[in-house]
Amino acid sequence: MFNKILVANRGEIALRIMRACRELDIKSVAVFSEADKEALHIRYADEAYHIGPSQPNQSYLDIEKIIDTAKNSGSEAIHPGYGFLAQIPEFAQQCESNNITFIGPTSQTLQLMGDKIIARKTVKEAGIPIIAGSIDALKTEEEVKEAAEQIGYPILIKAVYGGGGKGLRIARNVREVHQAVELARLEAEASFGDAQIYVEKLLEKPRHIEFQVLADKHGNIIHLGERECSIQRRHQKLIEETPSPMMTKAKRLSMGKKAVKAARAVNYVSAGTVEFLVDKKSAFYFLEMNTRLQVEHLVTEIVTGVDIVKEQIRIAAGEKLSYEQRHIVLNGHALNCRINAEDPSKDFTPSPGTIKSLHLPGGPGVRIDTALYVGCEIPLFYDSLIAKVAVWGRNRMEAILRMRNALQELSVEGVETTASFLRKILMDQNYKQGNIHTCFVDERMDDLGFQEENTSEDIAVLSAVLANYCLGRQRETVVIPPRNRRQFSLWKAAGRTRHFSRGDSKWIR
Ligand code: MV4
Repeated sequence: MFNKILVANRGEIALRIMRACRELDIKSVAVFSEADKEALHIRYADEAYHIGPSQPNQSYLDIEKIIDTAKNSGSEAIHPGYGFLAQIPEFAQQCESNNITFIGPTSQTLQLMGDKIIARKTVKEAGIPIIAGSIDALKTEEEVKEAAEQIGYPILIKAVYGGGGKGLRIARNVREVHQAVELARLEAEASFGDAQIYVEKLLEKPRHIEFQVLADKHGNIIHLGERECSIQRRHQKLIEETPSPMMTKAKRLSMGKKAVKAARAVNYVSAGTVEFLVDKKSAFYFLEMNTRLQVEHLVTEIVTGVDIVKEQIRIAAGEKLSYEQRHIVLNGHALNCRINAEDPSKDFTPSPGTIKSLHLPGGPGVRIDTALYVGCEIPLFYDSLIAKVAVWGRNRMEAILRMRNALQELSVEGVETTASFLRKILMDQNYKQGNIHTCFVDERMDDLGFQEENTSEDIAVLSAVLANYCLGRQRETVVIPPRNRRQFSLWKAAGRTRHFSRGDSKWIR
């Protein structure tokens, strides 16, 4: 086993990894940027090194500096966390050639899975269903049109080095191809430095379901069940859960087998995630593979009892998996909410600042992963995730109720957060029934009431309603109730008052 591991990350995930190190009796080394001088991951680590300015390219993304720091500190391994260098083949390559263990798959696997065309081909040959589409990258608009004729419209144009939603364009008919191809190429070139594209048949309103896999260096591969990640907004996941409300034992067995097969097809080692899209008929298709520890790994840990990070470290040290597939039992239901320092009423723009006060939720079945403390700074330079609230319940409803309470209990002053917005999703009837898909949040934007700022008209109407109420003249006001009666409140009712000044109708409720 290793004596010392460098954690090439920050925030809550750096803490998570250091906790695993401590349990395994491994010393941890932190690296930090200028903006993170007072960050908690420095204090959690046994040693800490300043590696550069706040800009990520000059600190957390500086391969040479991080490799040098690992060598100078005598670290035998590097854990990259997620984001930053976690999926950069060159970084894993540099670790390999400097005799430092990269805690993750090989640089070769990272390269293979980074190229979506090669990934598609490789898993298809292994017998895993993929979405109908072009086998190779398409060079001209004509080639795109030919491919589209074969698979049928609507099509989705994707970037070969894409992922995370950049460079995606829909063409619903042949007339839309020209512009969609141009825009997809421009975005792909700008985001990935490579303009290559391919096409797939567009699945409408699919669910996003991913399987957690663990693979050791001895050829043992298991899966830890699925995570439903359909609740997302602009390709940022908001709420993840396991099990998926659509999952059955039989489906899990067949999808789990394919996930393990996909991992085997790319010689996968370490913790990884195989993503699937699931259509309305429950048919599933390989989408891509995430070659890293993921933000939402907690829900899987909660229902399986497996410490994924400890397992990842053991695997990197050459140990065999501590579990066989038959040992993996899913117990109850878990939800994870990502709390971001963003302002939902301002189109989710980042909300940096200093934390003035903080209350974290607790109680049975509640887990918080965060690096927040009173007085800490939330810099603008990095991801806006500031905390993860995860809950366990015996069943989905208990988990939802616990999460609603936990989000209400959470109090963060000094920055705006997405907590109240997430709570609105948890109050939604369709969400409660598990009727969710990747377009859920976009479609329900209006109903979830994101315009927190009240217009002067709203305020005028509210005053009028209140005045009438106080004067006992309710019958002179028209109030149109919200479509969803459960969300009824005087404020919302006031916002929906019509023809008040004419006084030509009466209270509806
Ligand atoms: C799709 C799709 C529908 N049909 N492919 C978005 C991220 C990128 N890595 C793949 N994505 C999608 N690919 C076909 N053929 C819908 C999406 C998609 C999506 C996928 C997973 C999670 C959230 C999503 C949100 C919008 C679109």
